Amino acid sequence: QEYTGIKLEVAEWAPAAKEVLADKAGGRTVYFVAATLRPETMYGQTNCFVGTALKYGLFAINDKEAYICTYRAARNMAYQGIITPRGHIEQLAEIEGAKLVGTRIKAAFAINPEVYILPMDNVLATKGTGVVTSVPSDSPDDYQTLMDLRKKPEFYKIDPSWAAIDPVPVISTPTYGDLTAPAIVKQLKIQSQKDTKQLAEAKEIAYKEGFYNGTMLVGEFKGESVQEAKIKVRESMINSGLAFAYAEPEGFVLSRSA
Ligand code: ZZB
Repeated sequence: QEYTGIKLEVAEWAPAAKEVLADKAGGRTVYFVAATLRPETMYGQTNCFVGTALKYGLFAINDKEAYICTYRAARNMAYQGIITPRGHIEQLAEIEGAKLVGTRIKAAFAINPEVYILPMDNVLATKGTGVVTSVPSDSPDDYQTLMDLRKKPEFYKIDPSWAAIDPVPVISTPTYGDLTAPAIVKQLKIQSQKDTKQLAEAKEIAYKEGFYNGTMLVGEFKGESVQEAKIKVRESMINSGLAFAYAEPEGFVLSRSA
């Protein structure tokens, strides 16, 4: 899978994260790194998810930058030459996802430029970087999780203000309008992020509808079809230095056993 890695600079650590990580970066700028298949939706980021039970590392990428992601992703990045020197993995610290929640980050391409790290039940340790940037306008999983968090902030141990940003219209589709994911979630009567089977179906529909029938409502390529804009948005983000190509090498054997 060819993902786009999105760099989300830390603006302010949550207290528990600060305790573990603050003096570990050796003066490097620290970024959460999310892997996405939908770079054209990044204007609509409203928060970013981690798995509370997952382990994350702080990895030196070069002299100037450090990334937060899973060890597995750092290993992939090392082999892909994203880390200098190539193949070298230097883990500066380890932290559990729960402690990252509440950290404020800069979402460079988003209409809301600062967002929070929030918990999601269904973050897979075996996919991407373990960091999932959230676009509730176009991702049913993200939309439903955001609704769950708003319904039960105490249960999820979050401050309600961290989940306060509403979905932002980014792409218009003929069948579902300007907020495709919320419309599909409603149509399929999805109630919670635990409805994983329906959410998988919703994701499939949202991918197809967005890619084949979507039109950009915002950004540099406003008015263009998603099919045209997708690759141009990606290129522009990569040129800015805040995104990079990230490939997922493993086949089904590894992802099953992990
Ligand atoms: C932003 C985004 C916006 C995404 C959207 C999707 C959509 P797939 O298709 O199953 O391979 N993701 C990335 N890493 C993880 C992880 N470790 N655990 C759970 N989810 C993860 O899924 C790829 C997508 O799943 C990625 O693209 C990411 O969310 C999420 F509007 O990034 B995406 C209809 C989907 N729309």
